[in-house]
Amino acid sequence: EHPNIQWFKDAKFGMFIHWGLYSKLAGTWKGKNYYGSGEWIMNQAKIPVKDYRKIAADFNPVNFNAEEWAQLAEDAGVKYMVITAKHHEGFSMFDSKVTGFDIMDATPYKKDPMKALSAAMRKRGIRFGFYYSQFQDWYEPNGGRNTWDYDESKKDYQSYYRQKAIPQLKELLTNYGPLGIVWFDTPGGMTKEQTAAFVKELRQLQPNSLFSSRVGQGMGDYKDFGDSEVPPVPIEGAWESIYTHNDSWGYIAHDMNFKSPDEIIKLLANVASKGGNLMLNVGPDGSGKIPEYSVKYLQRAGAWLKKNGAG
Ligand code: FUL
Repeated sequence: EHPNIQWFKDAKFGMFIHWGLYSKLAGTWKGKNYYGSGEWIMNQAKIPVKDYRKIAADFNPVNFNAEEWAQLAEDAGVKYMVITAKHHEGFSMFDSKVTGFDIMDATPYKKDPMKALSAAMRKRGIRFGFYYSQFQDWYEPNGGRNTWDYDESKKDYQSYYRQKAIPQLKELLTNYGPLGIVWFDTPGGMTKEQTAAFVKELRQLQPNSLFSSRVGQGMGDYKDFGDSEVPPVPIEGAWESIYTHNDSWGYIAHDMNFKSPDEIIKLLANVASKGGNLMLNVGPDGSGKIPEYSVKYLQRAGAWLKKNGAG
């Protein structure tokens, strides 16, 4: 067991945030609407890298306000937040020296939102962590699972890990203060030995940070169930269920199917009664605004928790 697991076991409620270039597409590409996982639109529409990279030139989230997001987390009563530093699309939402395809170099915004957000969260005493897609990277020729631009049989995953994933994870584990969690996702391309070496190398930077089970090969510090899955019976140990607030992780303008405050409370109670944490996702838009219904409903759910002594 990880020596720093107790806070996680006690946390019950976390906030997940999916935010990237896909947020700007908002579920629409070339006039066609997509539904479901907005952050998968590059893959669903098989958008070539040469077109996808152009989205960055118009990505300017001037409405992003770290204090507002952190305040919402506090009002909702969550004990931790995990945000996408880099999702499968391959775009880095933080200042990375490893690539030019990041918010600092490729967008007119030219600021690092993760600096402001990590600081705002720390101020409020809420644990902060990064989601990082360590295998799938649809932008890189050697990253996982872009088969529409690149030939799968020619990929050298090890060189992608060496040249991008590991150096970027080191940046994330160095430049943003103490992290509560590194949330890995969809493992691939590594043997058990390679995964162990990868974990060991990163652990040295922040031994206190927890790693999610999706680092692969059974090596995480707590268990994540499948997307939108609650176990049917109580489960021992540290674990988490992850859910979307509407039907997508990334922002989709035409998805208004938001869970009401009482649905959120019921879900939280269901997960807590089985012994786990609920990490509920919100998807801010490309301008940096969290959807109005997510703000309202999370505030109401948080107010109810406080009133009933659970916030
Ligand atoms: C999945 C990813 O492929 C989704 O896009 C999302 O990030 C979810 C939380 O994990 O496996």
